[in-house]
Amino acid sequence: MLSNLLWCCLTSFDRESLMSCSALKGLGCAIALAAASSLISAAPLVSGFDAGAGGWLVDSSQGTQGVTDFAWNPAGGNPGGHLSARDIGDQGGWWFLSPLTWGGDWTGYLGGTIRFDVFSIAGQGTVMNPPVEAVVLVLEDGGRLRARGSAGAALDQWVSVEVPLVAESFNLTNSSYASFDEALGHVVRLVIPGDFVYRQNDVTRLDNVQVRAVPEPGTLSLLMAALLGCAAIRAPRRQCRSRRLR
Ligand SMILES: [Ca+2]
Repeated sequence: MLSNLLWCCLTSFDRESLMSCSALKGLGCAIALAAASSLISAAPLVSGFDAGAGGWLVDSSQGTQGVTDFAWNPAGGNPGGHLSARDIGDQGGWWFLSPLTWGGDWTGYLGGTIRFDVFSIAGQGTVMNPPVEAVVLVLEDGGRLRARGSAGAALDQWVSVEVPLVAESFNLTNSSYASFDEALGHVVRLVIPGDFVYRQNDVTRLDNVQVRAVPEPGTLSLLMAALLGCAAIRAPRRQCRSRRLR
């Protein structure tokens, strides 16, 4: 929508009206919209798994000896398709890995959130909710951003987990980056825990993984002002043209 409006403003120029007040106002409109759009943060990363696994994988502290039966399932998610895998290890844990295409500069998500839904099925139907790190971000220098908060699952029901992408929510470990903000510029992939029940052949389902930026209120205000200004400018332009034709 924003790009269409920008194009609308930019294409309002023609040779006759280039020096007119309407053209200059149109230029101002385009500049205002471009400035506002430049302040909007990164596009969301979303995996709903309704058409496939989307490049997601699983891994464990014991390699292929720790997790098995990784599958994309077309139904039974929250809603629609979802991923699932089963724990087969006696020690350690296992986790879901985002595709590498999710890596890159995440500073546009600063202040936003990581969110996902998990559903745990424990074979023995016993202890649930052991505290595990909610998420881990693998960094380009081999370090990690580890969530300080824990995530848990509940037996046979979907549970939503949300982690704010702020420095207070993460520990920076084994990294050469000086700060959370700097580390966020060098993300390789997102890691989501899958092992919510220790020493059981439990199954965990994953759905609705989202990484979203939260535009600041000031940014939204600027964008709205630019859009309203553009609309107001284009109306009197017709009056200028009609005067020129007389
Ligand atoms: Ca789904």
